[in-house]
Amino acid sequence: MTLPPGQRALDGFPRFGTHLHHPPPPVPADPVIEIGGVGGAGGVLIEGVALSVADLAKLPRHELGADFHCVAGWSATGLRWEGVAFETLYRLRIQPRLAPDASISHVVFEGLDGFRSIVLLEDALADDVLIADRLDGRPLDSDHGAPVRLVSPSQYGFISTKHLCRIEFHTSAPPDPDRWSPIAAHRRARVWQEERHRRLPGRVVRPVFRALIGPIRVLSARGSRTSPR
Ligand SMILES: Nc1nc2c(c(=O)[nH]1)N[C@H]1C(S)=C(S)[C@@H](COP(=O)(O)O)O[C@H]1N2
Ligand SMILES: [Mo]
Repeated sequence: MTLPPGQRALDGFPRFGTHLHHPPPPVPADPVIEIGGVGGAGGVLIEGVALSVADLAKLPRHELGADFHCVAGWSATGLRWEGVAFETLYRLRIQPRLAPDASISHVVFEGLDGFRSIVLLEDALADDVLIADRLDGRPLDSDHGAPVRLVSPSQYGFISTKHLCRIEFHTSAPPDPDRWSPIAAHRRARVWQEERHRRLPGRVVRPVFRALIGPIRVLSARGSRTSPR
């Protein structure tokens, strides 16, 4: 088994995230993904569109076997995801609603807990990017992002927003609150290029990020609503 540079395999797949010990957000009775978009001269590209998670699940489905890599340095191996390819959603449900001259460059994924990831459209359209509702043959549980999450296994885990509730399309880079943070994450976060940090080489930040694994893992397990895996 080959892992990307600087990654170490774990047994199982822990709950992990900037949510730390906070429990996962409750899943609404009829969950929806809001669709929004801004661009041009502050113009609205799409607004007021909401895709129900139930309807999303009826789009052509896709299965994906992949490892999952957290920027802190752990990898979960051999996961099986099921859901709808982001590209399928984009081609069938988004593109037809966009102004013909709208040139999308970035996509923002937002979770019910307020977590956000910013992805280049080009990276989001890769053939291994999925909006997943099942993991290893079971409905996605609350630890791993119920009701649906983004999964982009070629990018570090912080791109893969859990508890997805809003997708926003932009024609230029949206404001980035982490810009001046000392541990500002890399924008593209490609695992094989080891794009961990915005300004420093991935190799250099390995020990700092690795030191965070233990504490974040312990805290995240504390907020878990399922038995630990
Ligand atoms: N909504 C939400 N999504 C999130 C996070 C989060 O805190 N909230 N953490 C990210 C990080 S840093 C990682 S490594 C993965 C972890 O996914 P897991 O909890 O399924 O292992 O989720 C990502 N997506
Ligand atoms: Mo992560």
